[in-house]
Amino acid sequence: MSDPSANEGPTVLPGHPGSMPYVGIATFLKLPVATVASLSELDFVILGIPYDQGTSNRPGARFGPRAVRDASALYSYEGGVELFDVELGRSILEGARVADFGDVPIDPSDGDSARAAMTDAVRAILQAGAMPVCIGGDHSVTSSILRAFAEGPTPKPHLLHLDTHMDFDSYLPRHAHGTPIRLAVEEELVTGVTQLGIRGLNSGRADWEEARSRGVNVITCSRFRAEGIAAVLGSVPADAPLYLSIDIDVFDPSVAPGTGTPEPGGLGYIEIRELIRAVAAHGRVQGIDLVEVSPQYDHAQLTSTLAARLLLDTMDAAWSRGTRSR
Ligand SMILES: [Mn+2]
Repeated sequence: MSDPSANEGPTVLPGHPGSMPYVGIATFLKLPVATVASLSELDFVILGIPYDQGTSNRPGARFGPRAVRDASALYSYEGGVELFDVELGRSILEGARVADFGDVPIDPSDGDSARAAMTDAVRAILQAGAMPVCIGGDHSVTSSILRAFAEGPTPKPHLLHLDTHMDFDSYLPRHAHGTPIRLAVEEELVTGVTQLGIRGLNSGRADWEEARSRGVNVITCSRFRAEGIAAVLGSVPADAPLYLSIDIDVFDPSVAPGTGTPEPGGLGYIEIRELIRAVAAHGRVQGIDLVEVSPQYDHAQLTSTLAARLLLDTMDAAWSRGTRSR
């Protein structure tokens, strides 16, 4: 017989005790499953968005949520004890209530209904007072998420967008994965945009000029290397509500090969983690997405493991700041 207490709904992280990473049900971190009724008892809600119909080149990010959940089991090793970070000298996410809400129901043949379902799911989490932590999916999902944020009850956020690409494209279809930042600006879903990690040859001059003229602060990889975290802190308003959208291709392909549009010259794990810690202490993170993990281009679970770890780091950065006190 299984332990009946395991079915009592949300519990403190990391949930089910005492099993090896490869044993059990592969929710994120093997956490309990959230129900609509239990959302209000949670601080963070993991939500998968297995949608990649916005992809412009190599598809496959629909398999991202499942791959990241599978990889996350590595960090459930001490199940039921704690997530002790030996570098920080403390446990991360201590006392946080986290559960996995499963995936948004996607109809791949009907983009409008899929996007509405994404917004509905995020709205339910926000109205329950929890923080959505969304796993894509291609980057087009971000505009559907932000539509829920723009409705409240949390104040409209500033968007910090980590990506190789500006995602401000005018040459792609409206709901492609290269357009979410354009939509966020045009639909006034956010109060401002800071982009970090931009590089490569896929951002057109006209879009670059238009984005900057509309107030998007584009911090390229080169500029970040020259100016460091201060460049980002100077762009994100202090104490402002913040939404963090992480495209896995902001990382260098040598550490994150499993994505549809890799680009040389990207950032490393330590750089991004330290940046996120600094930004989360500077602003007030209200929501997180991590998109574009495409496991069929991955090797040795490098990309999905990195994604799982970075989500834990990012949630902890928000949690340590105390922005979720209710
Ligand atoms: Mn992107």
